[in-house]
This record gives sequence, structure tokens and C-alpha cells, in this order.
Amino acid sequence: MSSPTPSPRLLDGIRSPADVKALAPEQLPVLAREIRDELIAVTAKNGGHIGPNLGVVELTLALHRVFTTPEDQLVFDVAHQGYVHKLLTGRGGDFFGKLRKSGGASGFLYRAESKHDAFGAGHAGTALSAALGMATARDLRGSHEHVVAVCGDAAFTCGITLEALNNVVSSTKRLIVILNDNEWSIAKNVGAIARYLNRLSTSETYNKLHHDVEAFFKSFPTGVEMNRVYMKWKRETKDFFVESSLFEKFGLRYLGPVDGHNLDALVKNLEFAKHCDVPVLIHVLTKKGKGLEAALAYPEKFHGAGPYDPVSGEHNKSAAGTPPNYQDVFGAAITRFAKQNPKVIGITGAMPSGTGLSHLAKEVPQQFFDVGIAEEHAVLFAAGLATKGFRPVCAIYSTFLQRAYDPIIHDVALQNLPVTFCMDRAGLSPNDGPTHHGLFDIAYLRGVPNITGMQPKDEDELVDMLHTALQLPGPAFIRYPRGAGTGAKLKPQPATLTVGQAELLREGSNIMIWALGPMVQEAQKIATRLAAEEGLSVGIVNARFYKPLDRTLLLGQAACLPLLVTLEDHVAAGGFGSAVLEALQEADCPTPVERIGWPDRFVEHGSSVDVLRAAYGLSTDDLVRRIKDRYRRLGAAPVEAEA
Ligand SMILES: Cc1ncc(C[n+]2csc(CCOP(=O)(O)OP(=O)(O)O)c2C)c(N)n1
Repeated sequence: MSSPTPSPRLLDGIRSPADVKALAPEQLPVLAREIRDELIAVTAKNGGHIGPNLGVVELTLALHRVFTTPEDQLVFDVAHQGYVHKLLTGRGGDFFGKLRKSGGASGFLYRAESKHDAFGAGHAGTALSAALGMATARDLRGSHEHVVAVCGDAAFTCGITLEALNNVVSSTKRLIVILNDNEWSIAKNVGAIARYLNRLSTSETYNKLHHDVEAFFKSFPTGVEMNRVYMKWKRETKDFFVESSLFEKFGLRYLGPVDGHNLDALVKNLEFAKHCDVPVLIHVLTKKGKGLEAALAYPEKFHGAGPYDPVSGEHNKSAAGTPPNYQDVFGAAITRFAKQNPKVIGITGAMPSGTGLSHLAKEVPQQFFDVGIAEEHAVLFAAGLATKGFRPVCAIYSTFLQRAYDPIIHDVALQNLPVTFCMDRAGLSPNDGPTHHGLFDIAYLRGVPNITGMQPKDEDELVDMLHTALQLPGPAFIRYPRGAGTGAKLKPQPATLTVGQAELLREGSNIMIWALGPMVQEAQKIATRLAAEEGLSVGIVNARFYKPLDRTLLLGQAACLPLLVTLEDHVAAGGFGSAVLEALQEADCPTPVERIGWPDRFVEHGSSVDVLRAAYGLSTDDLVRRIKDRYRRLGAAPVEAEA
């Protein structure tokens, strides 16, 4: 007997938001189920932001039922929860199947990826400001589209969101803000705003009355007039029972809390908001990870997960013998230093596990602070602590530290305060893409006076650098890459490094490669190949410091070499290689330099670091070829290495 042919999925028939609108209301829960299955199937294989997306399935469906993109503008904060939006806007099938891989859908939203992506993002807290700009542009142009900002509860810990909120009513009369409240940032959301939202959504007296009266009003035919009376009641009772909504004080009409998994309630509230003549905030309560047990049980682990088993929820184990991640080595080291010195304080902007500071939080909680998604505040907070003799360590990814550039200059460096910055994800974050690559920090820090800038060649040197930084009288920045270290054995006692002193690893009489951080390993491969293939004697320097540079060693070598090569995991413009060129130029040293780094382009997401390096002519093969060519063009013959 042949098995019955499975009925086609509704999801396969969704090619654009018009197809979502064409479904009968009773088909929507079926579509929601299929979307969840698809999200789980793809992220189990590719990894990705599964928890946030499972939480917004009904919300995104409701948005596409009520609004019409691309005319109406949906602006998602961070945009990590945009997978459902992708599936409803013609980006399903194979394209979604290759989510976060080369040639597949990005893990965030991009204007270049789809006309349905009103605004690109990857960093938190940008949606409300951008949406307000769009709403204001609409008002100035006299057009009529709707603008909706979809913000998570943690977005309201960002200064920018609050700055935008402060400007809403003075800028427009028509803006819809969705507060998608799941009580979680990556870790549990923190601070007074999180406590306030919790109070707003859990006032039992209010919610009991709310449900009774909502049922009463729902017995009338729906209509804007009835909605208005209902909302007036809500506003007044909310003010009575829960003091007054913070959002109303900013001039927005507050609707909610709404069950974010009840499509009917969501659609009704969005329809109502559409007709309002004042800005509206709809407070939507969702469950991060809804539909996947492991994600509900471990929201932090499943915020952004690597590949996992969808049944057991187990993450795929790294191969036996994989060295520990830099973040874990950092976490263990700061915990050890904090135990030895009560003045050492670890600070994170909502990323305790990603930065490794969760080790410190667990073992020395009184020396750990999670300040929310508030990088500017984190740096200023650290500066304040430093004025009182503490040794604050801000653990902030390279890309997110961009947010705090002014406090770095104006508050930390100018006052020469001893704040240490540990910048994980320096280099590529391949599956995430351009919003997350840490390729600019040397360039944005190198010109700032008073700073010490360094990058370790391996995890043991990372511990030495942290140990050294904690003794310096001024600001220090340590950058290191995402993922596993090299497997270097950690010394029992860390060494104090001499600031500005590079490490000569191997002498060379034809070429010296000055490599920074993990590029030292790349230099070793290149040197071996150049020796074998061209008979060249290639030396290697582990630069350690990009500021101050080891000028003595550099100028000494340059004086007697045909070619210097610089290697860094950073944009070539303004990076470590540029620092080397400046030093040579200032000393009137004409030695040619092959400066290798990332080109002047935003690097897209890709399947792996190796795939992206190859795409940009930075694979080991490419580099060997490039250095050989440059050496040949110089007309220099191999020089016999001294015995
Ligand atoms: C400036 C910045 N800092 C940190 C992050 C890392 N990050 C990504 S999502 C996220 C939490 C977002 O929480 P919320 O806005 O509540 O959305 P949810 O994931 O809960 O839906 C954080 C901290 C970021 N993207 N941008």
C-alpha cells in the first residue's frame, strides 16, 4: 500500500506578503506551526537566533496581515528576529536553507537583500530613531504609509532608544512602536526598566479587569469608535492601578499588554493603532523560544545558538581536542585576577556569556556588572570606577565598542584613566556579517593619545596581556578573535610584558613578516611555503603591540632587508600596517612594505573565515603568491641566510 502523499505546506505557497493576507484566519495557526518547524530545521543545521524568532512568529504574521510592505515600513531592532519576516517576504526555500552561509540569507536585515527590509541592523537600539526619521520624512513629503518600529524589551536599556522616545511626539503624530517584551536580553534583561516592564505586565488587578472589560467590548462589532472608548477606559484604569505608563509620559498612547501569541488580539491592536492620530506603543508579551522545549528551558543558550539537535536540544559538540575559546580563557583569567585583587571589576553590556564574564559573575558576583545594552554607559561607568582606584575591565566586542568612541576619547583617554578594554570578536564574525565583523578597532583607536593597543598571538599571551594591562597607569585595549585559541599551554603564572616590545620569533634575511595576533600562525605557514617554494629566508615577528610599536626592532630590521610584510586581521586602511608605514616614513626608511589586511569594503557574511578570506584574496595561497610577486618585482635575489 503506498503511503499517502503529504499535503503541501502553506509556507511553500507564501511568495510575498500578499499571500499571507490571502489566507483565511483559520489557516494562520497552521502557517505559524510550519514557520516554527522551518526555523528549527534550518537553525539546527546552520545555527542562528532561534529563540528570538520563535517568539515573534505570530507578531510578524500579524504585522504582515495588517500592514503592506514595502510601502509600509517595518523597522526591526537588531534585526536578529527578522527570519519570520524573511520567510514571508519571498526569502524562503533554498535561500533561507542557506541562512548565514555564503550565498544564503543573512542573519540580519539589509536594504540590499530585500525591498521589504526598510532598514538594516545588527546592533541594538537603532529601530526607534530610524523609524522616527522615516515617519518624519513621510510627514514632510505628505505621503501616508505606516511606520512601525519593532523593539525588544532590552532595546529600552539602550540610550539611543530613550533618546528617540524623548523626541517622538515633537517629531510626528503617526508612529507605531511595538515593545516585544519577553523579559530577556541575551541573558535576563537587567535594570530598572526591566523591572518596570515586569510590573506593567503583571499587575494582577489591572489584568483581571482588563480581560473582563475586553470581553465586554469584544461583544460589540469591531470598529474604531468602540476601540476608542475601550482604549480610553484602558488608559484611565492603567493610570489608576499602575500609577501611569512611562510611555504615556513621553506622549505615546500605550496599548497592552497584549498576548503576543494570540493572532486575533495582535491584529485587533495593530488595526486600532493604524487609525490613531497620536504615536502608539503596543506592549506585546512573547515567549522567547516558543515551540522548542530546549529553547524555552535555556533562553540564553538559544538566543543565538550554534548548530544543535532539535530533539534533545544538545549543541553539537566541538571535535575532541578543540582548544578552549578565547572568551573562556579571558573569563577564567579575569576571575582569577579578581579573586586576587578586589579592585578588579568586570563590566559587560548585556553579554555575560558571549564575553566570558559569566565565569566572573558566578564566582565573584560583587565584582561583576551587567549594565544592559549600554556600551557608552559601560565605558563611563568604568571611568568613574577608575578615578577611585578600581581596575575596571570593559569586556565589549570590537564591533559594539564602536558605540562608545566618544567616552573612550573624552572620558578615559583624555584623563588617562586605567580602564582595560577586552575586545572579543576582533576580526571576522563570519556567519553574522558586516554588522558584527570587528575590523575597524585599530584604526579608530590608534590615533588616540595615551592608549596601549595590543593583540595576543595565542590564548596564553592573552592572559599575559590582561595581567600587564591591569598594571598600566592608563587605558589599554586588547583585541582577540572569535572562537577557539591555538591550544597554547597556559603558564602557571602570567608574565608581565614590556609595553611596546615585539617578539622576534624567527630571523629572516630576505623578508620579515610583522604579524599581529592570530596572523602569527598565518605568517608561519607563509614563511614555510616561501622557503620551500622560492628558497627565501623569511623571518617572523609577533608584533604584540600596535601602539606603541616596537620601532627599535622594526627600524633595525628594515635597514637591511629588501621587503617587509605586515599581516593583520583588520582593514588595511589605518591599521597595524599603516602604523608600520608611518614609523618607517618618519625615520626616512625607504624599505618596501607589503601591507596585508582587509580591503576598503564591507565584508558580507559567509560560511566560514576561510571561505571569506579566499573570496577576498586573503587565503594562504593568495598571500604566498602576492608576497612572491612583490619580491620578484623588487628584483631582489634570495639572500643566503646566515648559518
Ligand atoms: C550595540 C549592541 N550591543 C550588544 C548587542 C548584542 N545583542 C544582540 S541581541 C541582544 C539582546 C536583544 O534583546 P531584545 O532587544 O530584548 O530582543 P530579544 O532577543 O529578546 O527578542 C544583544 C545584547 C548588539 N546587537 N548591539
